[in-house]
Amino acid sequence: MNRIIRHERTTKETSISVILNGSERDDIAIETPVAFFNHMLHAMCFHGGFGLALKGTGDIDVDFHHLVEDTGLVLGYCFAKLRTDFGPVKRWGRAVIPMDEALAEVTIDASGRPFLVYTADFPQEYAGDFPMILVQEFLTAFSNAAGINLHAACRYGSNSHHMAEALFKALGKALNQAFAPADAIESTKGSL
Ligand SMILES: [Mn+2]
Repeated sequence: MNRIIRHERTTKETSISVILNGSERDDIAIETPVAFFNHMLHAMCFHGGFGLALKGTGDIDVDFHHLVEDTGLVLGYCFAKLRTDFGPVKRWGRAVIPMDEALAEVTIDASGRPFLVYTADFPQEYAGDFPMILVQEFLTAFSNAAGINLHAACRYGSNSHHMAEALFKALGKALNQAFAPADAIESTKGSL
């Protein structure tokens, strides 16, 4: 059975709709006006083995902040539902991914308790027209909405595009492990 989650969110700033296939990478179609962000989400889903249909619009005449943050919220919400609506998940995931000179590491506990620890020292402030600071905004929104403990670190790198891409690939791989179906609830307390 494919675990499919749909969610839409519209505010005065953005409108985001997502259909997530948490079980297999069927199709990945990501449409936002922020090309670098689309590239990152595609890498995350492809390497995470997820299907994703995502449409996002928003007030990018202000800047990309609201659209990136709100996309993180909607995607995070879908992962929260993946944990609560389809039976237990494996809970932990970890991936270390290189991309050329860059190395990124992501560790997840899908515990229901959000916490983000993030470190990345980007040498270039932008990748194309995308401000690297928004990687942190996305991860903050995503981890809060998903209810995951997320440790995301880019250990080193000299190219901000490579560093961010390694982070998103590692995030996908770690999510794949953490949200894989489990036989029983992975907690000594018996609940999460
Ligand atoms: Mn790339």
